Amino acid sequence: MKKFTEFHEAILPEFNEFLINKLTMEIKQPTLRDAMIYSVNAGGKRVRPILMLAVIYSCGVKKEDLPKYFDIAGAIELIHTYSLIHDDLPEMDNDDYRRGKLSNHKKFGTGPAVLAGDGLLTQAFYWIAKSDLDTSKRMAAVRILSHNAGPMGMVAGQMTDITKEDKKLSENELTELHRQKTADLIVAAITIGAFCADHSLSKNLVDYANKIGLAFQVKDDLDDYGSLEDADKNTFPNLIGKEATEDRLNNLVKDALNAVLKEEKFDKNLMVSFLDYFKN
Ligand code: GRG
Repeated sequence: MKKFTEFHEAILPEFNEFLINKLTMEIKQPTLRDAMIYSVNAGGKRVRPILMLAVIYSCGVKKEDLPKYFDIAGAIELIHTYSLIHDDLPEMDNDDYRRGKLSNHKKFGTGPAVLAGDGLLTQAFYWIAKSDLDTSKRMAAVRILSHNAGPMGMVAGQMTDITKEDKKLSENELTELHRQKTADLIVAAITIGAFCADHSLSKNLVDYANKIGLAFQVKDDLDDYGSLEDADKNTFPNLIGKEATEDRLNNLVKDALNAVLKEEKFDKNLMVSFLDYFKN
């Protein structure tokens, strides 16, 4: 397979079934199980876990062997889902809808939504610990995920976001916030994929991951530009203008392409094709 969309379509049904079956089996408390599964099953694109699996495939692992890595890919999706549930809470972004459906706290109440997020975050590390992969791979996944999604990464970015809401950030401050809040989890997905496939991590793949991680947020800012909700927010188009933001996105995608093309012992097709995600 050479196209990311084709790879995504080929993996998604089995991966989705895996996620829902595993949570249904493991979580016995009915309200908690319903609230956790509600958001995991609410139509997310699964970009991060499928990117991780695509890296493993690009390192030469066969498609039929990819389910061995579903526990770890699933853990990344659980963490992403928890972050969105907590981000939507009244004390954070206060969003009633997510992916066109009621946000978790609107459906289940704030207390259950906090606990559904707590449950997903904790279960992620249980899945990694219980996976059949070598200890060194499981430890690498725990280390990278806790580093990038926790208080040295995504949680720190979220803290900056909610505490600096009323202050106009500089371009560098906004870049750092987005790097932590959005890019770090995407970087984790790609680097964990490389570790799982015994691919020695090069600066090129890490560069690629950082560029697409930031591009993800810049695209989101551009997609939401003009919406009432984003009018007073710290976003790239509000800070540097729409055209400069579009230039920035194009440069990030160009830099990501140049970085991944230099990667050795790696089939570059899927990662190059993923860059189409950023085209309008
Ligand atoms: C609460 C600790 C904590 C962190 C929240 C990720 C995050 C931090 C907040 C989300 C803010 C946001 C909407 C950022 C834009 C980029 C982004 C992460 C979009 C959502 O990711 P997708 O498009 O979502 O992969 P789906 O719905 O496909 O799962």
